Amino acid sequence: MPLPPPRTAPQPTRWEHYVGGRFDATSEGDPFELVDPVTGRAFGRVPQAGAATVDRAVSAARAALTGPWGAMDTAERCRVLRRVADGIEARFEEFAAAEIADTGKPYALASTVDIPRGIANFRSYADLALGRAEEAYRTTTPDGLGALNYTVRRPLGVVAVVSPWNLPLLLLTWKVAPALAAGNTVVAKPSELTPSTATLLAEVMDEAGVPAGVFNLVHGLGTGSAGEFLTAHEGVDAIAFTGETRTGTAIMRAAARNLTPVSFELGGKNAGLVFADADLDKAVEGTVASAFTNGGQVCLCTERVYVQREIFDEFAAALAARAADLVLGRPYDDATRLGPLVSAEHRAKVLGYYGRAAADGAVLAGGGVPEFGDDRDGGFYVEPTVLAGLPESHPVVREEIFGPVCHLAPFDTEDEAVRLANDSPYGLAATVWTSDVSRAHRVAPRLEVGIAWVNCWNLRDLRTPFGGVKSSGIGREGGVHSLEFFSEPTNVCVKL
Ligand code: NAD
Ligand code: 6OD
Repeated sequence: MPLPPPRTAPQPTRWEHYVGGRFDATSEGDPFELVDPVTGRAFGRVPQAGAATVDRAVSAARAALTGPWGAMDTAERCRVLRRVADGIEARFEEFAAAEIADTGKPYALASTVDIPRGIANFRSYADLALGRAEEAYRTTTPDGLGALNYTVRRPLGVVAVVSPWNLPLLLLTWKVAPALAAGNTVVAKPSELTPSTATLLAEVMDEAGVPAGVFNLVHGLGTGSAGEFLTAHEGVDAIAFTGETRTGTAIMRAAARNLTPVSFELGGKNAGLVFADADLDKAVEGTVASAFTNGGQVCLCTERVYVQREIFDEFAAALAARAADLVLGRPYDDATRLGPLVSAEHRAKVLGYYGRAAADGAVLAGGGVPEFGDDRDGGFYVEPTVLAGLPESHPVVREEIFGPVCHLAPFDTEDEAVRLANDSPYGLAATVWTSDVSRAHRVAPRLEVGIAWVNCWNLRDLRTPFGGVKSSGIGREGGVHSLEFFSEPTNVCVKL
């Protein structure tokens, strides 16, 4: 059996909670096992935080609000955040190796998206918090002397951050960085499938001199474990969650008991609209990226593609050919475009949808499990898959699959395209492929989504509002939107 290529950095070997500035390997309940998605082999055991550890973490975060962190001004806090960014950068390869160990994603992706964005999240929010203006109004009064209104913002307090497995460091720091920039303290609970970069982040926080208790990390599962204990905790002042819509519902129920504010980034079933006037090559390449990046395990991925009828056959043939060409491989192979799915359980879910599509004769490309003839056959790979011909009511077309798969359907008119795109319980993102500028501006605002990309996908500017409508989320993060969620305004009205 051929050996895997050498790793470029040490693999993670340490997973501990980080509470009140101390690492702690206490497990309340059985430690959970980490499994390499490339081979299916176990490679680590992670301690599970129970109610007591979560309670200690929340208390440490509460105490830190009145310590040196609470006394820092914004400029000083932002200097600390920049040190955290520098610390991740200094250990870049270690972070990439840890992300890859947990997810199996290609090095090409981890090293250009996941880890750089982890760094950028800290730097961007340091910039944003420093450059932020406060609201002020001059108000007229009957006596003609007037009043001055201005708004000051204070931190909310202790923020719980619960994050998923698909872009582990990126999505954890997307919430931790603005929460800290706004002066809060944090208790973070990463996905049980991907605790490694979060643990490294705790080490970096420690090395960067972040005061004890400002950033706390607890490992564990969701229901009946650390996730639930944290989000139901009455000492938590706000919850920032990214994950499945169903989990968001459970967290909202727990949050309701304490009236804890929530910011939710949830699931999607994103549509791509390809008009006949689009640059066909760019639309195909863009759809390859939007459907298959990270094995389709990005909430922004396109799973429904509507193509104008006159180019449908040509587009479908080109996309199917490109999908069949994508190289499934080991993370560190340069040729690899797609890694495995994250877990056996997730693969079973995705293959369930492949099976239903195949039973209905909908498979244009892929639809199965690749055979490598080596240790990867124990891993969680699936083929990139293109489907067509299913009715809009089919579960494959309506439900989020979160794998490397998209379904194609034709449309005739602009109105029909918009109607099809909007006919979904979700509303996270959409792509529009057209070379008609007027059409782009007509169509994009009619889409019931938080983010519409025209002739591109996942082109991110961290200052822009990010989030979803309908079942895809509550609220917006990004830029000032994050800083607003993570702070409480007080208006001061001064009679002149
Ligand atoms: P998930 O909801 O299963 O888990 C996310 C986190 O919630 C994990 O840390 C998990 O342990 C925790 N959790 C689970 N049950 C909980 C409970 N009852 N109480 C508290 N915490 C609980 O999601 P996932 O499978 O890790 O991630 C994939 C999903 O996330 C997809 O649906 C995807 O669309 C969504 N997602 C959305 C966005 C976005 O920005 N909208 C981004 C990434 C992922
Ligand atoms: O780019 C981002 O800021 C972001 N939150 C991406 C989310 C991707 C979902 O999987």
